[in-house]
Amino acid sequence: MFQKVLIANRGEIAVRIIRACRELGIETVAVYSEADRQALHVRYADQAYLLGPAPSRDSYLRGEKIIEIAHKSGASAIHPGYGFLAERADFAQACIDEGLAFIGPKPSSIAAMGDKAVARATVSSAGVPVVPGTEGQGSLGDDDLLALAPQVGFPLLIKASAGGGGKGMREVRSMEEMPGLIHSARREAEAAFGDGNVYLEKLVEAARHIEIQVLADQLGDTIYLGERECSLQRRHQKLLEESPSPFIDDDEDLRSRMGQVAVRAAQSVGYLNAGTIEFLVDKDKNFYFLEMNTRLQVEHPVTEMVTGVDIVKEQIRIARGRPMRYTQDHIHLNGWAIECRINAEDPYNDFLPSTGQITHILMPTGPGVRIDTGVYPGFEISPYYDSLISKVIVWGETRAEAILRMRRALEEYKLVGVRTNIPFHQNLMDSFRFFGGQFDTRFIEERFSMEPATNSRAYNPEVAAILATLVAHRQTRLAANIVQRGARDTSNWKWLGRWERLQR
Ligand code: MV4
Repeated sequence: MFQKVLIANRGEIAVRIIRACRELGIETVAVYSEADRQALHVRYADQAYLLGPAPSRDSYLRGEKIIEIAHKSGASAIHPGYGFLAERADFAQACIDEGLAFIGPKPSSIAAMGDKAVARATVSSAGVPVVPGTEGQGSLGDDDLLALAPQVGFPLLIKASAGGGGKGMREVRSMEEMPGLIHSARREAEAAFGDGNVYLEKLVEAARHIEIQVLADQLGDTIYLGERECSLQRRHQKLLEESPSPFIDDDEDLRSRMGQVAVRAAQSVGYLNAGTIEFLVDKDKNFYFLEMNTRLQVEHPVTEMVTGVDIVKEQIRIARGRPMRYTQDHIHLNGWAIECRINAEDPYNDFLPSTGQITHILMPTGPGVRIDTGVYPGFEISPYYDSLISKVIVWGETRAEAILRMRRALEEYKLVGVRTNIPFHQNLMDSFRFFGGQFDTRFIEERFSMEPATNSRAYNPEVAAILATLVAHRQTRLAANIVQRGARDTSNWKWLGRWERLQR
């Protein structure tokens, strides 16, 4: 049992975790950097401790300091959220060694899945399909890679063992390209992860990225909570996720086969708590294990909306040694959920990050809309962390209703002070291919373009300001429904007044 949980994170996910704790009657301890003194997670927590200067390595990555704060504050568990220390096996181990519960998987599972080549070999021996390639051969030298390449076949991918996020990944079309691309992949992997090991995989073309959420408790139960469609990404950054996947939709057979395989992959490393199995699904609906994320994910809310399961509360229950509240038979997907990640970046300028103060913000609400955020009016978007401002998550009975609701929500969203990718999401909601569910992992980068709103050379900020003023003025007039002299009065308020007088 724990009475108090320390949240080793910031932003929307720290707020999300604090909310779950509140509802469970658990006290919360926030940690924050100098840039986050005014952050929402600091305001919402029962206690908050300063970690240090803004850069992550001086604050949110200081594992020892965080453990020390846990002891000082009387917290008995640490929730790592996503990013920062969430997938550091050494941090999870340090928590356990210090007598603190780590709300997540065992360090050994994090380590096994952290090395992509080891993960492939491990799940493959458990009968999980992986893309044909090199596996279970330990670390490979350049000569091994060159010798194995023809067996794998072209086109192929060189991937970094320490991997993730497409870093150190190279597409190879022929033997001639191999030596040069092995070299550059190793160099990039070495720079990013301090580990230059690489392996080979056959390239799966026109693939979709579909992932399965799993939960596993200490009593030996492992369940899957349906899938999330995550193919809409740009440079390996997800922009929109949905559940179910339009590619699987009513193919219950495919869904349960993928779910059962995901459970088997998790069990192959003795997995505990929440995790996600990523699959590549080709156009013939063959699916292959890609990697496992051993943490709570940004896009977990779409699964919560269609299953009704509060994943963070389940994580806490599991870490306490309690049984999950659900067995597989309880899990049914109801309706459709879509999440748009609203980022502080300029979609008209190569998605360049945008920083500064959010001077005004009005977020959508109403039926079927959930907003997860860590910002508020006056909040300063700093360059130190990711650019996520909020997640707009909508639920609808059908995919069409969810899309129409997302359009409505994005229209309601008003934000002044930083540039956002809201126009990108609005364009996407108008795309026939998106509406038809016809997209793969290359759609955004290869087939979807953001046309500048106007001829950008003729762009004139003064004209833009005048137009904006006129539009705002017109909206106010329409809202008040000002009646012109001699015009017929259609004001609802006047109509209501007359009706009320008649009732007296
Ligand atoms: C692949 C692939 C095609 N074939 N592996 C990209 C990041 C890393 N996690 C795995 N990635 C891919 N692996 C094989 N054998 C295509 C991708 C890929 C991708 C995967 C998921 C989501 C978006 C992607 C965008 C480009 C490439």
